[in-house]
Amino acid sequence: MDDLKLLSNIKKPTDIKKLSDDQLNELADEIRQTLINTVSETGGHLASNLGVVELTIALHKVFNSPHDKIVWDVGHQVYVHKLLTGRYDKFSTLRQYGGLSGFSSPDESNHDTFFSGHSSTSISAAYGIASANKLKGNKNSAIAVIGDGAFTGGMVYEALNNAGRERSRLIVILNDNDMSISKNVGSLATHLAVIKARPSYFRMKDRTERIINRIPLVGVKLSNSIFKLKTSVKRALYKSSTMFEDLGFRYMGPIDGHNIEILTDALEAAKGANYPILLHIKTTKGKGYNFAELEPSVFHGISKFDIDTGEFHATGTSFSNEFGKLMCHFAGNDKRVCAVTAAMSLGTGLHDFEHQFPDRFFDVGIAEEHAVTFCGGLAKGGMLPVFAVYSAFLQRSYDQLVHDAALQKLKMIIAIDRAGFVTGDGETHHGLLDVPFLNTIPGITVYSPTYYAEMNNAFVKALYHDPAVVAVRMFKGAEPEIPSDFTPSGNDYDVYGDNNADVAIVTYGRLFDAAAKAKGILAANNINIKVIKLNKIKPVNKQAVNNVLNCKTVVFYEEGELNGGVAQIFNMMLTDLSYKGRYLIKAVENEFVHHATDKILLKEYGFDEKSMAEFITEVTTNER
Ligand SMILES: Cc1ncc(C[n+]2csc(CCOP(=O)(O)OP(=O)(O)O)c2C)c(N)n1
Repeated sequence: MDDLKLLSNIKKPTDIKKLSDDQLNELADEIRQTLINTVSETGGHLASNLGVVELTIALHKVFNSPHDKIVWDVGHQVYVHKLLTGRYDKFSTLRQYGGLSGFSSPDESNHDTFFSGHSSTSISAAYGIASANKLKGNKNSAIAVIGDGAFTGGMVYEALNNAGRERSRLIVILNDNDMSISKNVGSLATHLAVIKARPSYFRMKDRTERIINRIPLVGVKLSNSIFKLKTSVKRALYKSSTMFEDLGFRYMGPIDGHNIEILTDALEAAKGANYPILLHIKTTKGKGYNFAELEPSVFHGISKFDIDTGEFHATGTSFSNEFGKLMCHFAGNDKRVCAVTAAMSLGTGLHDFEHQFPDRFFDVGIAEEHAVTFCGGLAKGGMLPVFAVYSAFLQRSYDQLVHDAALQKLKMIIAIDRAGFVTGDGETHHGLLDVPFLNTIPGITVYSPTYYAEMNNAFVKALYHDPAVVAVRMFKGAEPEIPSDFTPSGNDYDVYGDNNADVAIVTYGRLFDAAAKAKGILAANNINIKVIKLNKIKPVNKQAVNNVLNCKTVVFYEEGELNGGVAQIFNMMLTDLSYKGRYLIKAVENEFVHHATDKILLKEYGFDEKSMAEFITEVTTNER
């Protein structure tokens, strides 16, 4: 990357301030080149970052990070910010073990204000910072950068409603590219389209403000009072204002989010204000890389790809795709089956369902809380809703699961994708907490299959046999190969190996594969074990617990948080039965897990077959 003469010399954001307008545009080209080259090797969020290159440059030209705080919503578009805040040299380590995080991470740099990964939090956080600044009497700005997709999340409206009534140096930048991961949905998207369709007024406003701002000293003040004037003129002109103004924000825009000069002028004007501003910018997702511009959804979050052809390496089958097929099958046979997604149709495998059953497909926006209550309503109305959601994002729906689903014994199925470690994305995206929080909710049934056939079976039970709320957990990727001497039974649990063995591994989900292989390794070393494979993990079948009562050693492997997990419940059930042997748990204990591939993490936590075999050998050798 030697030819990147500008970018390679940006060691801190203030270095940008010295560059001329032409150089800033050259810098934008160098950044795009770096993004495409790096993400083609590391995978990651390409299209969103290509869309914010000019915005990020303008932000660092105008503001003074880390004194002014930039809060990136979701944080998936933070790569450009990383490149401009002293992390260019490490950029090739993006999302790799020990390397840069793919999201905003205050552990990594003091320019990363707030941890992010989950959507729609930035305005609340930035408003908190702006309020603290005000209390401390400093004039620093707090800036939230948030996409129109993230604007479908409910927290945004709670924050706007709260922040709009106060005078503070809060700037919300709405990065409007018409896209969430898929096409953006809902009335807000329509509202923004209407704003963008308003013709010359905004262009005129941009131009006037730019001219005024160039007048030394008085410029910004004058421009601020013009905002006031313009708001009333606009009210008169258009009769209705934007919803942002109704909520107490001064609205600026929409402006071209790929023009550094215009962006810089607008940000300078916003910087001078001591009241909340909403700056609406219009950008193109994937800007500057043809394949990403043409297919921004595909290039939203991607694995390695070929830069010249835009092609990805083939990935084969996955739980998500098999789930998608299953949903089409159920919906074809039963008109009550509905699919609900919170803006994750592609990731959860629902794209075919969306096209085959458009009337029964609901993309509710990035609104997991609403999704669950909406499913409650569908269920009340006689439908069979299936909410497909990543484990980490279901964390948002806890109260709705309690109050609007379980309490009312409403029939809905939660199809939990990305349960367990998730490659690349780190702390915010691992699915390690759903089991503990589901364990606390009365009346919910939870399945955790290892193989596609078990997933199918779990959905049949969930849809047609079990009462009330049922969750089916799926890990990311494909099913492992089924051992030749094992046949999934479809029961609540299976016993694999010698039923009389006095050492047992108990586990569920993905870890059964490693446990089964560990059994083979141990057998070769004359250590005889059995594996209890739980298929239904809530409630745990009492017979499964009874089965290990006579074992000297039981080791429970759980790919999830220890506290509140199944291993602890299993332990309590054993204690109730006066179990006398040794009981050990291997799980993730009270920590947020960093980013790496799932393979590395499984090894790190002792969840691969070799580690399991070594651990059991050590434990049983000490015992003899
Ligand atoms: C609570 C939550 N649900 C789902 C997601 C997955 N997700 C990541 S980015 C994204 C779309 C964001 O769209 P937008 O805010 O418009 O940003 P863009 O990528 O278009 O720039 C979604 C749904 C998430 N990060 N958080």
